[in-house]
Amino acid sequence: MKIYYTDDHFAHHPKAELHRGKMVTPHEGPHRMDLLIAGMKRAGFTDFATPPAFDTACLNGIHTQDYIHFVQTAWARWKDAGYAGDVLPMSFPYNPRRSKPPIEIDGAAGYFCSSADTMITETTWTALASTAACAVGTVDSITHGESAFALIRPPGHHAGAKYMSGYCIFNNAAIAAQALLNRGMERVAVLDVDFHHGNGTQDIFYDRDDVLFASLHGEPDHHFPYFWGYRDEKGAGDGDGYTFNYPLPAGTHYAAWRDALLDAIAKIRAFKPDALVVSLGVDTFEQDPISSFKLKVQDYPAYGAEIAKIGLPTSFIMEGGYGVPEIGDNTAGVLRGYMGG
Ligand code: Q9C
Ligand code: ZN
Repeated sequence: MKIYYTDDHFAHHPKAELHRGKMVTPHEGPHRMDLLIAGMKRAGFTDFATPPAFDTACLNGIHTQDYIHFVQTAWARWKDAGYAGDVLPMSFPYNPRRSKPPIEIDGAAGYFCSSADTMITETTWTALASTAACAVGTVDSITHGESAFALIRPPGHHAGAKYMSGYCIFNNAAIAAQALLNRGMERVAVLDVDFHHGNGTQDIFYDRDDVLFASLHGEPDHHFPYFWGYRDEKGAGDGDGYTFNYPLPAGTHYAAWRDALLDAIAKIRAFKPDALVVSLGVDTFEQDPISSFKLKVQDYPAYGAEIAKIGLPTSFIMEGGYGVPEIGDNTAGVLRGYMGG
């Protein structure tokens, strides 16, 4: 299996995160990639591939032009305003009678954001170009009949058409799904196994019947992103019946998580998609520092094998997973399980 990767992820290196009332080293930083690569190598993965050149066309239909322009220019505007550090939004659009981005960058940043955990640094754009290109790379592999993995950061599944959120700025899974459709596939399913609800992906495809979205996640009354991911969110308009949410309580072990996975897989099969995108977050691990499920190391290859049984060419897109060396083993474990052990 090809692993699309570049060192450009280093270019996204925010300095601090406000977490539960304290400034801490961001959970989502370059150190994660060291752990992920170490785990991949321990598991024997060697087929690292350079993605195709980034083309902004891959963002069409996923992110709006004004959002893309904001992301590209935000840090320079922040600096020109005389502000320190990274772009960190603080004020959010809450007036339903007015919807336009303010001119001042602090306000504009809030307009294009839904949570104050997502920063833009001087070189973030370079990292985002790489994540999007790696997502498209997996689609290249699929058109050649091979499943593939985008080993990327920052993650993407919380980012919507015009907002960043939850460490995510470009929605790489959505970019991959759209790229598959652009290459002539008629239906694509996105299975989101990150601990957190993939609100951005759901939002982007909510009104569409060509992309099915299914997510297993910590139930939103107690878990980020809080305002999304309830069971009654099922899609709207043409998309009604193409979104499936499996909110699960804190403390969920693999047995119950797997029951939800098998239900999601049944929905995916009934949809008869041409390909599958997996938002692969491994923050479901029992030792994840910001999450509360109880999956163990051996559960990852087990569910990789369940995903393989669907029998679809699959684009695996790295999402969350934090803090401990096992994030590498667990990510590799899913892929090993998918490949048959
Ligand atoms: N410290 C992913 O796993 N945390 N994102 C909000 C602020 C947000 C996680 C609390 C966690 C987002 C891709
Ligand atoms: Zn997550």
